[in-house]
Amino acid sequence: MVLTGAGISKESGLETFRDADGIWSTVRIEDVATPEAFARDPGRVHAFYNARRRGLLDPKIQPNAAHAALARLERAWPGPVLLVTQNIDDLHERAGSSALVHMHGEMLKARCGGCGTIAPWRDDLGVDTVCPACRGAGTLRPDVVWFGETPLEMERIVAALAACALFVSIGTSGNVYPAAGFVEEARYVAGAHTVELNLEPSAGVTAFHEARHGPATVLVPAFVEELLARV
Ligand code: BJW
Repeated sequence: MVLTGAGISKESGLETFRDADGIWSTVRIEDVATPEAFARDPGRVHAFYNARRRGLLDPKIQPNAAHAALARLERAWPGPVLLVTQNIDDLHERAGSSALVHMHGEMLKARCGGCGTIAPWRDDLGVDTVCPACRGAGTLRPDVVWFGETPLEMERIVAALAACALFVSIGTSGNVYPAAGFVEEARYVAGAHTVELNLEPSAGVTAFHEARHGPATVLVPAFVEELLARV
């Protein structure tokens, strides 16, 4: 099982959250990433995600060597590989991964608070945007998981954690739960070997058997080659 976070997309040109130049250095979580913020000021929250959606759709933003290596791992590994990402970008899909869970949702989807429809979405969203399914106005929100909301596909994730022999965490600071606790589930419940690949030691680094520090585009392809050389 592989868990990824914002660090894997940094070298593709997308921002992380908690680095010195990250998203939370310029925007407050309470203003854009909670259901209360959306209820209070949906226009503010739409503007935040509209800007990030436009950024993701810039042709300059492309998957990097780390995304490509994980797609190769899925193709070449003789057993099942589940990739769980906290990222709401689509760079893993574009690189070719298909056994993929977006536990914090997807930036290129919108969800209707009225009828529950989830639709692919590449345009800006606004407080007057009409749901294509129920025709309700102002009911659409980005299909992402904010603080206080339940991450997606948790049953599938919990089952994969309980069964995994190897758990690899890539490009995540280990500050946000439940993802930050996956290493302990994998290590102490499943008995998995656990590896961190991150630019710097994460908040949870001591929970891992092994940690390598450096840029994802260097560490991840090398780690995948090592794994595949053993099969
Ligand atoms: C590189 C690199 C390079 C840089 N190469 N590496 C008190 C205690 C414990 C928990 C809680 C608590 N109070 C509340 C909670 C729960 C809360 C929580 O965790 N809060 C903490 C802040 C304390 N969690 C929730 O509310 C979650 N829901 C929940 O728990 O529901 C209950 C439940 C659980 C289980 C089952 C059923 C129910 C929801 C969390 C939602 C998170 N949402 C966000 C925003 C939405 C998506 C978006 O807009 O994009 O998700 S917050 C933001 O943080 C985003 C990310 O996915 C998430 C994680 O960030 P990530 O990926 O780790 O990024 P960074 O920036 O933190 O780290 C990047 C790392 O990369 C750094 O270490 C760099 O060094 C590294 N790096 N360049 C390699 N080139």
